[in-house]
Amino acid sequence: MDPKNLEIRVEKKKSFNVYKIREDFPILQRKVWDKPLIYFDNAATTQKPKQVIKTIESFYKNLNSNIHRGVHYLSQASTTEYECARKIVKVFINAKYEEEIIFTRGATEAINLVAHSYGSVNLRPGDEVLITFMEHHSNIVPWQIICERTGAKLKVVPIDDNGEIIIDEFEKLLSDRTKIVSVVHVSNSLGTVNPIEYIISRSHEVGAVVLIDGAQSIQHIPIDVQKLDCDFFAFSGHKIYAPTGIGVLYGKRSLLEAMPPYQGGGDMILSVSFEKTIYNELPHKFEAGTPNIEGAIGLGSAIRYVQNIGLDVIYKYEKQLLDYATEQISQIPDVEIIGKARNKASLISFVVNNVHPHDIGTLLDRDGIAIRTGHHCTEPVMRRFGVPATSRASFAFYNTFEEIDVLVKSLKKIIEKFK
Ligand code: C6P
Repeated sequence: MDPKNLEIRVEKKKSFNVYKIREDFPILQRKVWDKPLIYFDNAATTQKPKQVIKTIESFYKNLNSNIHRGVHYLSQASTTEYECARKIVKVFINAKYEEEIIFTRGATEAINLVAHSYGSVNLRPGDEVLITFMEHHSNIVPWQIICERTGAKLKVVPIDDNGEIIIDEFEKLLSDRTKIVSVVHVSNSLGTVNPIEYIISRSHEVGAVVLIDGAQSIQHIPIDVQKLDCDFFAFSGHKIYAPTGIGVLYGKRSLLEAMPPYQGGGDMILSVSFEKTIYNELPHKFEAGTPNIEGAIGLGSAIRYVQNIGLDVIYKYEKQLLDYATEQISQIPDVEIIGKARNKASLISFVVNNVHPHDIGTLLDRDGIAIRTGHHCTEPVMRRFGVPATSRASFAFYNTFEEIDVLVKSLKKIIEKFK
């Protein structure tokens, strides 16, 4: 790949230089097994820019204090920063109200919150919850648990050989019994970008509420929850260059207001007596206990970082990376790409004839290349494609075309070795 092509001009005003970007990520400067690190495990978690690392360091050096509790300077200042992070998230996903942004531990907790709180009061025997075959376990198991408790039924929309939802089957399964539709935006094991606008509007026609699992889309695709009109949107901070242990549940205010608390504890109450407890207002009603304060502030910093580059710019660059990697990897004999949807984002899952994915992962690692191998917490997807596991290379905007060339070279070497 000609390095000249790397400085792409994606928009008239914004130019994007991947080498400048890489300077922001200290970990990308390190070596692994004496080789330059090539980090292609971004769907598992992303690396953190120095701006985010600095924000967290500065929090502990200058502000550390509990929030919403103290009259003293530090508590007031850290509360302001925490609530400022909520404002940043609100603007980033274009929520209507700040109180629609609930901080959670991650996408998993956000989905569990909706399943247990909304599900426990809105599901009855005979009702149905609709998910798809390509869901992460985090968007399967919470629904299984709540369906078992309430007597509701879990229905699953099948996917085709390309890894796309079969829309005709979705239509057949959708009915006035459907109370909740919970769908992944971008599949973490196939890369499929689902037509969520259509799914949301069709689900609303039958009166169902819709949760979008945005764990793999928030870092790649601009999100506008008002335009999408989704009822809930869940994501994890660590997939968008923020620390682990922080995530977001967006929910429409009217729905969140009517929902019972998910957990009880400090900060989620207005008053407590043994006779009666009055719950706090949104968003605090759903944020029991001391939250991940530095995580939320770090998330705010990460979103600012992404906004400075522009998600539209990121999306275009990553699309070029994905197209290039797809073209290169699909030319390697004995390699089969799993997931060939027409609309994909930023990752490639593949299997190699007669070589187990774990061997591929281990040997690539020796060349400094980090990918993920396994079922990616999507066992039903693996079963659907008749494979026990895949190798997955997932990209971020700090990856380069040259790194893809190294991956392809190393893969060819490994395949040759196993012949
Ligand atoms: N997928 C992957 O390597 P948490 O663990 O709560 O941050 O995110 C859960 C989750 C939910 N939905 C989707 C689509 C996801 O991809 C993930 C996390 C990681 O693919 C870890 S298994």
